Amino acid sequence: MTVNTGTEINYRKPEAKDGSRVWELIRDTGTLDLNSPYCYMLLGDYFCDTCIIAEQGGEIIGYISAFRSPRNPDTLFVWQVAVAGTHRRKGIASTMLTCLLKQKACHGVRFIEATISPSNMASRRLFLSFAEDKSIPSTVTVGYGAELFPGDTSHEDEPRFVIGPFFNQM
Ligand code: 9YT
Repeated sequence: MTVNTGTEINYRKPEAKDGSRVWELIRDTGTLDLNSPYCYMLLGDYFCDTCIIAEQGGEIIGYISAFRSPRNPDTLFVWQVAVAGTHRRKGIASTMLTCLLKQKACHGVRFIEATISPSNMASRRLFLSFAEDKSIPSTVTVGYGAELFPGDTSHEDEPRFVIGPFFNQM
Protein backbone atom coordinates (compact mmCIF):
# COMPACT_ATOMS: atom_id res chain seq x y z
CA MET A 1 0.00 0.00 0.00
CA THR A 2 1.30 3.45 -0.79
CA VAL A 3 0.57 6.12 1.75
CA ASN A 4 0.65 9.61 0.33
CA THR A 5 2.08 11.72 3.12
CA GLY A 6 1.57 14.82 1.03
CA THR A 7 5.20 15.83 1.42
CA GLU A 8 6.11 15.57 -2.26
CA ILE A 9 6.21 18.88 -4.10
CA ASN A 10 4.56 18.89 -7.49
CA TYR A 11 5.42 21.54 -10.09
CA ARG A 12 2.81 22.37 -12.71
CA LYS A 13 1.34 25.07 -14.92
CA PRO A 14 -1.35 27.27 -13.38
CA GLU A 15 -4.94 27.34 -14.62
CA ALA A 16 -7.56 30.09 -14.40
CA LYS A 17 -9.20 28.27 -11.49
CA ASP A 18 -5.99 28.62 -9.42
CA GLY A 19 -6.32 32.43 -9.56
CA SER A 20 -7.98 32.90 -6.15
CA ARG A 21 -5.50 30.69 -4.33
CA VAL A 22 -2.55 32.34 -6.08
CA TRP A 23 -4.00 35.72 -5.05
CA GLU A 24 -4.06 34.50 -1.41
CA LEU A 25 -0.46 33.28 -1.65
CA ILE A 26 0.70 36.65 -3.03
CA ARG A 27 -1.32 38.54 -0.38
CA ASP A 28 0.27 36.49 2.38
CA THR A 29 3.87 37.13 1.25
CA GLY A 30 3.54 40.71 2.48
CA THR A 31 6.36 41.81 0.15
CA LEU A 32 4.81 41.60 -3.31
CA ASP A 33 2.39 43.94 -5.06
CA LEU A 34 -1.02 42.34 -4.79
CA ASN A 35 -2.78 42.38 -8.15
CA SER A 36 -6.45 41.59 -8.66
CA PRO A 37 -7.71 38.00 -8.49
CA TYR A 38 -8.75 38.54 -12.12
CA CYS A 39 -5.11 39.21 -13.05
CA TYR A 40 -4.04 35.84 -11.60
CA MET A 41 -6.91 34.08 -13.40
CA LEU A 42 -5.87 35.71 -16.63
CA LEU A 43 -2.23 34.68 -16.17
CA GLY A 44 -3.42 31.10 -15.55
CA ASP A 45 -5.45 31.20 -18.76
CA TYR A 46 -3.30 33.11 -21.24
CA PHE A 47 0.23 32.89 -19.84
CA CYS A 48 0.19 29.44 -18.21
CA ASP A 49 3.04 28.14 -20.39
CA THR A 50 5.46 30.63 -18.84
CA CYS A 51 4.10 30.48 -15.29
CA ILE A 52 4.52 27.76 -12.68
CA ILE A 53 2.95 26.58 -9.43
CA ALA A 54 4.54 24.52 -6.66
CA GLU A 55 1.99 22.44 -4.82
CA GLN A 56 2.24 20.21 -1.78
CA GLY A 57 -0.62 18.11 -0.47
CA GLY A 58 -3.03 20.11 -2.62
CA GLU A 59 -1.82 23.43 -1.21
CA ILE A 60 -0.23 26.06 -3.44
CA ILE A 61 3.09 26.88 -1.78
CA GLY A 62 4.93 28.60 -4.62
CA TYR A 63 4.27 30.56 -7.78
CA ILE A 64 6.15 32.32 -10.55
CA SER A 65 4.45 34.48 -13.16
CA ALA A 66 6.43 35.33 -16.25
CA PHE A 67 6.04 36.11 -19.94
CA ARG A 68 8.23 36.48 -22.97
CA SER A 69 8.77 40.10 -23.83
CA PRO A 70 6.62 40.83 -26.91
CA ARG A 71 9.37 43.09 -28.35
CA ASN A 72 12.30 40.90 -27.32
CA PRO A 73 11.11 37.29 -27.32
CA ASP A 74 14.54 36.08 -26.22
CA THR A 75 13.78 37.72 -22.87
CA LEU A 76 11.69 36.09 -20.16
CA PHE A 77 10.31 38.78 -17.89
CA VAL A 78 9.78 37.21 -14.47
CA TRP A 79 6.98 39.22 -12.90
CA GLN A 80 6.41 37.71 -9.44
CA VAL A 81 8.14 35.00 -7.45
CA ALA A 82 6.33 33.85 -4.32
CA VAL A 83 6.95 31.09 -1.80
CA ALA A 84 4.71 30.57 1.24
CA GLY A 85 6.31 31.73 4.49
CA THR A 86 6.24 28.19 5.89
CA HIS A 87 8.21 26.80 2.93
CA ARG A 88 11.04 29.30 2.46
CA ARG A 89 14.76 28.47 2.30
CA LYS A 90 14.13 25.04 0.78
CA GLY A 91 15.13 25.89 -2.79
CA ILE A 92 11.53 25.94 -4.05
CA ALA A 93 11.89 29.24 -5.95
CA SER A 94 15.08 28.03 -7.60
CA THR A 95 13.44 24.72 -8.58
CA MET A 96 10.44 26.59 -10.00
CA LEU A 97 12.73 28.84 -12.07
CA THR A 98 14.73 25.87 -13.39
CA CYS A 99 11.52 23.93 -14.25
CA LEU A 100 10.11 26.98 -15.99
CA LEU A 101 13.19 27.43 -18.15
CA LYS A 102 12.95 23.77 -19.20
CA GLN A 103 9.48 24.29 -20.64
CA LYS A 104 9.05 24.29 -24.39
CA ALA A 105 7.60 27.81 -24.12
CA CYS A 106 10.98 29.03 -22.85
CA HIS A 107 13.01 27.52 -25.64
CA GLY A 108 15.36 30.17 -27.01
CA VAL A 109 15.22 32.37 -23.93
CA ARG A 110 18.63 34.04 -23.47
CA PHE A 111 17.86 36.72 -20.92
CA ILE A 112 15.88 36.89 -17.72
CA GLU A 113 14.60 40.23 -16.52
CA ALA A 114 12.87 41.10 -13.29
CA THR A 115 12.33 44.15 -11.15
CA ILE A 116 13.06 43.53 -7.49
CA SER A 117 12.65 46.03 -4.67
CA PRO A 118 15.53 46.29 -2.14
CA SER A 119 13.47 44.68 0.65
CA ASN A 120 12.71 41.60 -1.43
CA MET A 121 15.89 39.84 -0.33
CA ALA A 122 14.68 36.36 -1.30
CA SER A 123 14.24 37.29 -4.97
CA ARG A 124 17.51 39.24 -5.08
CA ARG A 125 19.30 36.16 -3.75
CA LEU A 126 17.45 33.90 -6.18
CA PHE A 127 18.41 35.85 -9.31
CA LEU A 128 21.94 36.76 -8.28
CA SER A 129 22.80 33.20 -7.26
CA PHE A 130 21.21 31.87 -10.46
CA ALA A 131 23.60 34.14 -12.41
CA GLU A 132 26.61 33.43 -10.19
CA ASP A 133 26.19 29.65 -10.12
CA LYS A 134 26.12 29.54 -13.91
CA SER A 135 28.65 32.34 -14.46
CA ILE A 136 26.07 34.36 -16.39
CA PRO A 137 26.51 38.16 -16.51
CA SER A 138 24.01 40.21 -14.56
CA THR A 139 23.32 43.93 -14.59
CA VAL A 140 21.07 46.18 -12.56
CA THR A 141 19.54 49.33 -14.01
CA VAL A 142 17.11 51.91 -12.64
CA GLY A 143 13.89 50.13 -13.60
CA TYR A 144 10.82 51.76 -12.08
CA GLY A 145 11.77 54.42 -9.56
CA ALA A 146 9.67 55.01 -6.46
CA GLU A 147 8.56 58.39 -7.93
CA LEU A 148 6.59 56.58 -10.65
CA PHE A 149 4.21 55.06 -8.11
CA PRO A 150 1.16 56.89 -6.74
CA GLY A 151 2.18 59.26 -3.94
CA ASP A 152 0.00 57.66 -1.28
CA THR A 153 1.43 54.16 -1.70
CA SER A 154 5.04 54.77 -0.56
CA HIS A 155 6.33 52.14 -2.94
CA GLU A 156 10.02 51.26 -3.03
CA ASP A 157 12.20 51.55 -6.12
CA GLU A 158 11.95 48.58 -8.48
CA PRO A 159 15.46 48.22 -9.96
CA ARG A 160 15.60 46.07 -13.09
CA PHE A 161 17.82 42.99 -13.00
CA VAL A 162 18.96 41.61 -16.35
CA ILE A 163 20.63 38.21 -16.44
CA GLY A 164 22.19 36.99 -19.66
CA PRO A 165 22.95 36.23 -22.31
CA PHE A 166 22.87 32.50 -21.65
CA PHE A 167 22.16 29.49 -23.76
CA ASN A 168 18.95 27.92 -22.52
CA GLN A 169 19.63 24.23 -22.91
CA MET A 170 18.15 23.50 -19.47
C1 9YT B 1 10.65 38.97 -9.07
C2 9YT B 1 9.55 39.60 -8.28
O1 9YT B 1 8.85 38.93 -7.55
N1 9YT B 1 9.36 40.92 -8.47
C3 9YT B 1 8.28 41.64 -7.84
C4 9YT B 1 7.89 42.82 -8.71
C5 9YT B 1 6.79 43.68 -8.10
N2 9YT B 1 7.20 44.27 -6.86
C6 9YT B 1 5.56 42.85 -7.88
O2 9YT B 1 4.82 42.60 -8.85
O3 9YT B 1 5.30 42.44 -6.73
